[in-house]
Amino acid sequence: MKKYPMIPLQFKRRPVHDMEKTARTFAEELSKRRTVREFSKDEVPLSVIKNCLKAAGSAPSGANMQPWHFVVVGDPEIKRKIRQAAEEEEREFYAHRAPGEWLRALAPLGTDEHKPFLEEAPYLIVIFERRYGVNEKGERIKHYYTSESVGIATGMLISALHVSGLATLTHTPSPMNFLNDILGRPANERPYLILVAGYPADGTKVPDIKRKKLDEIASLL
Ligand code: IYR
Repeated sequence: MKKYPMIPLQFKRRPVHDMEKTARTFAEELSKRRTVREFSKDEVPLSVIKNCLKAAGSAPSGANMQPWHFVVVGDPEIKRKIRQAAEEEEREFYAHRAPGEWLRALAPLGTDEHKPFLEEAPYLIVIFERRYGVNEKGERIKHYYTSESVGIATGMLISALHVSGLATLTHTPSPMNFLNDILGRPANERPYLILVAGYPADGTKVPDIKRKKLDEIASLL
């Protein structure tokens, strides 16, 4: 295999006070991000979603395979199908599949099998993890660290949407292979999560959760 040609890095050192301010402001801004479960039906600019997807697509990935695919669903009929299939799985989950310990962990959040946001929010961004590639001859191309790569891209997408003024909900009905059928995605792509995006509904409240402090999540050696 040929090596990539090398090009100069675009990188400019910034004054320290500028770095400090940017990092502080970014942390403050991201700490205001909250998962919401009630969405306004108001339209949001598709151009914002598209640019956030470009940001996500710039994520690092194993051997630069970029093992992700994002399906942006704004069509009401497709959203209805997704809601119907997800609620079917969730009914099973809450009634039978989920172990007691899992249900107890979810109880403080008050979630249940009803997922109206899947129809009410203007966009569902369905994120697929491409487990392997397929070349022109139909042969499999191995991909590496696919879940890590898609997780990083998803985090960047959530951050981009938040700083652009949109709220999100990470939703993972389980199992969610129905998404391949509804969205016509190939067998080498595994549904990773549904990112519900839009404006929060007026008067939305969120649980009063606390985030761990810096010294609880990080150590300095
Ligand atoms: N997928 C279910 C259950 C659920 C699981 C976790 I872990 C959550 O953080 C929240 C919900 C649902 O969406 O209701």
